[in-house]
Amino acid sequence: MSLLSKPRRRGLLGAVAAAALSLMAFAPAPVAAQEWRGWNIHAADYPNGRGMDRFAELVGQRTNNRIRMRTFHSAQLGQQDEAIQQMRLGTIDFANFNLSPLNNLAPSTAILTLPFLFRDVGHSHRVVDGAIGEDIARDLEAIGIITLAWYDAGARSLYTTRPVRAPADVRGMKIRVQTSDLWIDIMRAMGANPTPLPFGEVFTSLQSGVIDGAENNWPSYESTRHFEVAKFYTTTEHSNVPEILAISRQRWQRLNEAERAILRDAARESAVFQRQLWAEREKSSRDRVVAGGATVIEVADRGPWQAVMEPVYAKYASTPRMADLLKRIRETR
Ligand code: BDP
Repeated sequence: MSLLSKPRRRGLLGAVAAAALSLMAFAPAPVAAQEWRGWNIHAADYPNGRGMDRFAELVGQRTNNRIRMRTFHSAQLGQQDEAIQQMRLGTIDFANFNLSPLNNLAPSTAILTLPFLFRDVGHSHRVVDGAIGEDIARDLEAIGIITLAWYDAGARSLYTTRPVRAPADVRGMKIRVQTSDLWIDIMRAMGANPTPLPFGEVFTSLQSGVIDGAENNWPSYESTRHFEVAKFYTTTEHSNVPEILAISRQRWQRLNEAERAILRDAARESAVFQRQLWAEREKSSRDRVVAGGATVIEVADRGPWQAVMEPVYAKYASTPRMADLLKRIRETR
């Protein structure tokens, strides 16, 4: 005969089951591998795409694949304005963003978009990698975007279907800009007729004559094949707006300190890699567009282009915060 009567035994089993259940309730959920979605506007072999892939690879290695990242290249997940919204909602986890489409949402980003701001690439690195970059990153965090590192994007210049040598030549031309009020004002200051369009629509708009030109760096001018439809590239080098490698705040909030450190380090390492690739690509892209039939119009004196930007500075660097950022940028040695 059993030592325990039946009801007693059932009671004990019940207690064991209850204890197991309560343990389950308090034990941490098993750590499932996370699959993160990354947005990139460029092709996979562009320096930025390769930088993002390096970032993903390092994070995978260092978290034993607990965080698995996959980058969707070539704007498969939409154009940048949509991608920004998706990151804020948490449906895109990481991305490489140009700052310009963030200007209206986080106004301090506009300071880095301003024309003729940086003395050279070294100056821009010291600004974004230091305290000024951190200040701007805080404003981006407030809108749901965590900046992990800064990528290079070189100098942007005008390219058009008719030759442009001086600001007077651009008067009345329809020039595509990114979606940013500041860019509309920059183009107006040049005397052009600004036309905001997503990056992916520029080629067909040039082809069909909806616009007469656009502006971008050598690698984008080349990779998009815009040089085939807008053959004149005038080296105005009017803006060196940098880019960020960012993750969604929704993800960031769920990471522990160790994971955050892994992400930051991997992002910074990917930026070192991207910047190196960038410098090489700027040169090879220039060679490729020239070989492909583009005409480069060298601007020997940027003075007249710079002079027309005065109203832009007056409008965007006049609040105490923006004036202070500008002063600190100029004082950065
Ligand atoms: C490229 C940037 C990309 C922008 C694009 C544009 O890398 O992020 O979307 O310019 O002009 O240089 O839209």
